[in-house]
Amino acid sequence: MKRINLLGQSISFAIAALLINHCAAAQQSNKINTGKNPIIKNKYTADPGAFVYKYAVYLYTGHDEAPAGKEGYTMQEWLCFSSTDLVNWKEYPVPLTVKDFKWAKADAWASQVIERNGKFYWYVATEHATISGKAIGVAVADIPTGPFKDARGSALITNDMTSKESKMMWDDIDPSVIIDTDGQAYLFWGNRKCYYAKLKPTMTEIDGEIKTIDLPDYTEAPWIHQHNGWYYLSYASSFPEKIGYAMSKNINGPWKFKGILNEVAGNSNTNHQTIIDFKGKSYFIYHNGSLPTDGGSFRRSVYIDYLYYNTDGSIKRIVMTTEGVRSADNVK
Ligand code: FUB
Repeated sequence: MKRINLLGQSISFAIAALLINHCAAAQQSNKINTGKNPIIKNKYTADPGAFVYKYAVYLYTGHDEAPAGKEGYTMQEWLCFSSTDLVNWKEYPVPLTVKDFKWAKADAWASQVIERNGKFYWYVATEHATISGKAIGVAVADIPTGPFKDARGSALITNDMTSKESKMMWDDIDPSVIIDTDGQAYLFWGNRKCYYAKLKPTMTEIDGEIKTIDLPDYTEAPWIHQHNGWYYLSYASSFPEKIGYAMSKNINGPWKFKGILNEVAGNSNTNHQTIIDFKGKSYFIYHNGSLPTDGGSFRRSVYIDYLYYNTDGSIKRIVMTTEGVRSADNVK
């Protein structure tokens, strides 16, 4: 009888623990049933960077907080969302802000998260407090939704590291990271100049020299991805921005410019893309300024549309829609 009671007690404890965990998880994320574009309507989101991890897409964005009528970016934090079907999204408590980097002073600009060996590395562009100009930092977490903490205590890239190439104060922005099939990680970034460098296996140190890539009408927002044996380097070109892309069989090039992928995005002079494969389809995630009533270049919103490859590996031009995508669970 005593044994039965003990078993009963253990089961009750186990059920209670499960319920507590479930409630805690529910409190931690906020379900946003969006459907259609833009996918996040409760706030302005910009500069999407997404990746797929364990049956879900994790989407990281900047947060446009400029009040209506203000021209200029007001961005102090980065946001995190997830979805298992690309229609229903969860929002998590703010996992990273400029203040988390003691060496930074302003501007939560474009970013990307990538996983390596069970750790999640978040590369961000922000303004350095003591070295003039923009810089790239890296934060780390044990789970994709954070909280994230500064992985170095100092910037990974500072403006003085690229001063031979560019005298601009904001050329060191818009990080994009890839881990190649041989395990070598690379960081791509840059405004007006497209830079890239190897990363050490720690993911928090540059390995060797910083190189540049010549791309027609390159403005900013490089996004590096691989698909079916090709490397793709997409980027914002001209201004207002369109998204162009180049292809190569080798991550070190040569890169062949293949044309425009996405046109100028409605009501926004920037366009900033991320490209993923999920549950058998490919997706183009970007921003425009269409969210009523104050959307615009400094109050942007994230959209998702389909991306289609041609048989030769090139990509069909994106069709931007307000309908957005269907549930990825109903894909035929
Ligand atoms: O959001 C600030 C800047 O605007 C980003 O770093 C660029 O890519 C552009 O979207």
